[in-house]
Amino acid sequence: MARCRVWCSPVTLPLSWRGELTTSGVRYSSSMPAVRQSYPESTSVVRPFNEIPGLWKNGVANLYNFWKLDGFRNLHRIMANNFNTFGPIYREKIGYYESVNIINPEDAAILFKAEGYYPKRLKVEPWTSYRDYRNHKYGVLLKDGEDWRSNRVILNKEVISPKVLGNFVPLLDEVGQDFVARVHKKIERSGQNKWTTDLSHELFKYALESVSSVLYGERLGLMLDYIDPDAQHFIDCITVMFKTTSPMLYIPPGLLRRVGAKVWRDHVEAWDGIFSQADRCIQNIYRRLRQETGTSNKYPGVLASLLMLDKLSIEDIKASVTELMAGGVDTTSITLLWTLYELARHPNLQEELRAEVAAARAETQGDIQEMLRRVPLVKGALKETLRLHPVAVSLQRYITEDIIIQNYHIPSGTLVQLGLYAMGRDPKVFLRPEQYQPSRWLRTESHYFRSLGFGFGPRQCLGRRIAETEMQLFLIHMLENFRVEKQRQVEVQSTFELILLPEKPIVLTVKPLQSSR
Ligand code: 2DC
Repeated sequence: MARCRVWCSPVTLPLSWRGELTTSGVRYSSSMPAVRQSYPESTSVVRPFNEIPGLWKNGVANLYNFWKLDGFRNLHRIMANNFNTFGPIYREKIGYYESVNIINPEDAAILFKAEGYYPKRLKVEPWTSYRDYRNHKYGVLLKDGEDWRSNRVILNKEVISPKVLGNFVPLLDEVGQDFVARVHKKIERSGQNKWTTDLSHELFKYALESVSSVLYGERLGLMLDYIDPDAQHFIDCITVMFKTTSPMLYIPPGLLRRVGAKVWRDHVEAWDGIFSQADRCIQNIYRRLRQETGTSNKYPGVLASLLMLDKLSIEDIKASVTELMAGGVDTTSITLLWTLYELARHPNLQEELRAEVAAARAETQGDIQEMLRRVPLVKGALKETLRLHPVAVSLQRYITEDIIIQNYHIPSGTLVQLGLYAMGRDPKVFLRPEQYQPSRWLRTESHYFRSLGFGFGPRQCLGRRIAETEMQLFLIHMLENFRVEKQRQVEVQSTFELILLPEKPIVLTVKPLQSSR
């Protein structure tokens, strides 16, 4: 095997974890300043960038191997394997894209301290190419530099600051109530006092209804029996958009466009569907806003707030609202599906969570916002889901200053990736990582740079607070109404389609708590 030859070469001698180097593994460099590393057990100097283990010499050959390993769907497992082979840091070059990969929380801290004033992550070229192709503006997700910063500062106030959370809660709570009412109806109709199904489609609708109600301050009506076919089309387009992104990650989309590749055409069609639906929603609100006198004191939603604030151009607002709407469907719905899957596999834990929710409900007499402050285990469950089943396989930054990680020198400008999926399953980072234990997030064990499901710092997920609140409320309502059970003992793994998804359908059974027939 070609790969094995490279792995066994002297350059990539397997290094042990955490810099506990054997003397033979230590190299001295004359070109580097003699900086003492912080590991007391070692006395080596900082090693140069070129000695970082890994496969970074032949990008084309590596791309070929990657493709042979079905890397487009296995990225998370390949990364985890690479850490096993090379240790806690490795360099990699796939096609034209080069990176340094790390796994330890302490190293993540070093990385994020070097992200600079304009943090920059890996550019998802298919996404920027589409916007260039159709002449759409980039939203805050795709912007960089000062343009990113000025937009982000304004969006933060309307989307992620604790101040606005109170506006979101009643809107999202209503969607949660409608969701459980819908499930009750489905159970009744089944005539079996239970409902066995792959919930993903219902969850997609829940997620889109939730994010839309916050963005637009009004309901789309997706919890009804008959739903707008355009809304369903929007949901389908997002799935296709993600699926067609990953094969284009390592091949320049410009090239694929010129040769008229099917994957590029499908990608364009998917984004076209996403943009036209978002545009319809935005136009609706925009028109209404111009007609109304604005006397109502009801919260009008993120879009109307931004328009009235008048600090961003309409084009900038549209671009970022479209991204929030598209980014808020698969991400939260899949995280909820994984959570239900884990709760079905852990019935005792499910009861424990139910008890917490019941106590919080009793203590707060229906003050839902106060209730959210009293469900730490529910919040822990979501963190635990994102640890084992993160949406993003990695977090990346182009560092803006030289750093030293695992005693290797990494020059400013390098793309450094934290293997989030690999970190979540690393026994050196999490005690018994294979176990789903929400309570680990309540205990005193270190949480330092370990809860990174939404990223970190000023470039973290803008939709974070919407997503968290939407998911917490969902779990509260589900736990108060239903018991979730699994079919058989089925292990479901992740597959990479730009985001990580369950590799096969997850079928669950939902039963009402009070068996009223
Ligand atoms: C994919 O190697 C793997 O939140 C690549 O809601 C590196 C990479 C870069 C950016 C990441 C992406 C990965 C996964 C999906 C992410 C994306 C940034 C934002 C996006 C994490 C890890 C996501 C899902 C957004 C998407 C919004 C979009 C639909 C408008």
